[in-house]
Amino acid sequence: MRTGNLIIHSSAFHSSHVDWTKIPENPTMPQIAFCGRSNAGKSSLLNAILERKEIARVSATPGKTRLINFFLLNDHYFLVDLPGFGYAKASNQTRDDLIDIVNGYLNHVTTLKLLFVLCDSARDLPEEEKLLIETAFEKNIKPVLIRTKADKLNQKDKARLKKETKFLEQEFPELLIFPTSTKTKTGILEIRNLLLEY
Ligand SMILES: Nc1nc2c(ncn2[C@@H]2O[C@H](COP(=O)(O)OP(=O)(O)OP(=O)(O)O)[C@@H](O)[C@H]2O)c(=O)[nH]1
Ligand SMILES: [Mg+2]
Repeated sequence: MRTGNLIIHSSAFHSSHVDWTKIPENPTMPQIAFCGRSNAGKSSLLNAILERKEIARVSATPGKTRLINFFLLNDHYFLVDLPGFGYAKASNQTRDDLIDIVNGYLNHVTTLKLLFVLCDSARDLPEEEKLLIETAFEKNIKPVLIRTKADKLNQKDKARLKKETKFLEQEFPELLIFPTSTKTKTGILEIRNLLLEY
């Protein structure tokens, strides 16, 4: 395992895709993907990791990211912002389409190394997210559970999260779990440094 800090030399938007069929794949360029419910904080985390304010669009309107968006980091990593699924107000058709896009990507990509599964710290981890974690383990992709918006937790939330985390550690002994906040920058360096391994 490599240690130290990942230095950002360059970052740029690369491309957007409606599904997995035309995504770029290059054996020398590892992909690192971000998935989770709409509004979980995927685009915000990506911006924080890349130290860019708005390279990935952040929105107060859930369901903003409907495409698979590729970003380049240091001309080496592809950071992949996947569509946020499961937004309650979206029509069932849209909800299904978005989770299908995520699963299509996971089932076909060959150069994905790390899958960040994001879940708002104030919510219980839903079954769909657990399935994504299981899928990643099965495919030899390293899943990392990110509990986002840690800055918003009150004492009761914190106690609840601690308890849930203990259960998840028993259910998935190999799973890395990190709290993050893009407001206080909690966890951002740690998450970015996970890329050093690839
Ligand atoms: N307090 C707080 N708010 C956050 C944090 N991260 C994201 N948010 C807010 O949560 C909302 C959703 O963030 P996004 O990054 O757009 O979420 P997303 O997962 O990309 O959403 P979709 O594109 O709809 O899938 C925005 O209003 C963000 O400002 C955080 O760490 N703390
Ligand atoms: Mg987004």
